[in-house]
Amino acid sequence: MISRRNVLASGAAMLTAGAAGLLRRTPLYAAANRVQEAAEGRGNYTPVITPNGSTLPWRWEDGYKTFHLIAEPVVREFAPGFQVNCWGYNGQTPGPTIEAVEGDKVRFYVENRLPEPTSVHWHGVLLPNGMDGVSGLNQRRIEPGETFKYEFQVRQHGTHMYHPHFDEMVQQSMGMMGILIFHPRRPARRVDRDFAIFLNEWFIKPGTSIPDPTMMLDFNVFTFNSRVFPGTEPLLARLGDRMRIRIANLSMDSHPIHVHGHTFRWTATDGGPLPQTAWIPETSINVPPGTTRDIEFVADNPGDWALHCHKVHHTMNQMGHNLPIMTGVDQSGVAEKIEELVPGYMPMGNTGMGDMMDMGRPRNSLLMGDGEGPFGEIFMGGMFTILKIREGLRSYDEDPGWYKHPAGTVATAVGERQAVAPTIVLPLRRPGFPGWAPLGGETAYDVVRAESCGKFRGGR
Ligand SMILES: [Cu+2]
Repeated sequence: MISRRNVLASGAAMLTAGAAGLLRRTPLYAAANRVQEAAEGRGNYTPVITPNGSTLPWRWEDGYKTFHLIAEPVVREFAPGFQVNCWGYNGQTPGPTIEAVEGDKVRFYVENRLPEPTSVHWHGVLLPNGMDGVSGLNQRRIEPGETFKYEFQVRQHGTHMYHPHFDEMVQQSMGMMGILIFHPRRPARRVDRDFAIFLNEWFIKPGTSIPDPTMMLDFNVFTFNSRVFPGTEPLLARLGDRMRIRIANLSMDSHPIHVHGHTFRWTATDGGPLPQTAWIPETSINVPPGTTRDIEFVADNPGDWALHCHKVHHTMNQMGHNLPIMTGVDQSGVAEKIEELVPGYMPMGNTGMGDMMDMGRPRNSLLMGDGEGPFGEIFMGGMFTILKIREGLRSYDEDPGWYKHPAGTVATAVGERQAVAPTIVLPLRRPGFPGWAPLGGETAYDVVRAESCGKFRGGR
């Protein structure tokens, strides 16, 4: 599966690597690596797609699959109009996804172009102690300008991570992390689409462009692969595709990632695959800090489905904090008076905040929710993307546009007469259910007249 985008991304990585000197002679393309592996009968896996990211190319060197990671400052566009000064690898945050196969001997050159020392820890990987990357404990730190060599044989398969183990607070808060995938030598099953998403959270003061690494709890930007909605690339699938999504988290919070329109199975952790008898059906998968979670499902429901973190603030972008809560308060004339005293004063809306997204903002910042859908504004930002499932999708590299719903399958407004059901039935008592004493033993259910509900709506 060679896409134009992958080739371009690999080309960019090749240019960066070439400038480093070590890999100057051989141009590297991740897509070409796949062709080579397939020809050798080794690449028996579906290449992983990193939305808004890329895969790190490699070359053979004395029987080692050899990768070149460059730790360096990078500018990342989180969404159009919002640039952030981060640190990462090979021009990206998260760093490019690394793929190898169980049994491979792998070698990593890690070149440090940061202004301070670093190291790389291979999270969840079974390897010799001296390759584990904890600076001071397992190796000396990699000074700026130095290149270190890590090498080991892959003895497992699963979804893992790489990240620094020096000045972790700063380096991880600035975006230094990447996904490391070891495919099984003999796969038990094959998926059609295999995605990788790195979760992260940042504190970036509105109007600035540098993440604040001293923030401990109150983050204000929440990213999938260091992008926020609407800057997140949709996940495309053909109807019936077998899907895997690998989710990694090195942030300070857990993130319950929710998929709409489907149930999935939780099939693996960064410790390896779960036996099939232990697969858990879910619609949200909690991804705690320092773990990865693999989920699998069949894309059997066509449409544009939301895929997002279920913590409400995590599907929002930056906002001014400490706003007074004004929902339900009649503010007519108030804002103008305060504005005279406090220029720029802007209260929370009295019907919520859904209709006050663009309220003037500092440069280089985002609206809280900035998406536009086929039915109007999508009031979402942060950890939100769209899973687009289509019958007869022509290409995985071309956005098919918005879903065209079959007639009669979209929720619409109706008249009031049609809307009011004659009765609402509330199950109040359940006879015969242990622990539930029937009241007088008369009826199983109480029937509440709809009009009596009127008082809850202030109708009386
Ligand atoms: Cu979250």
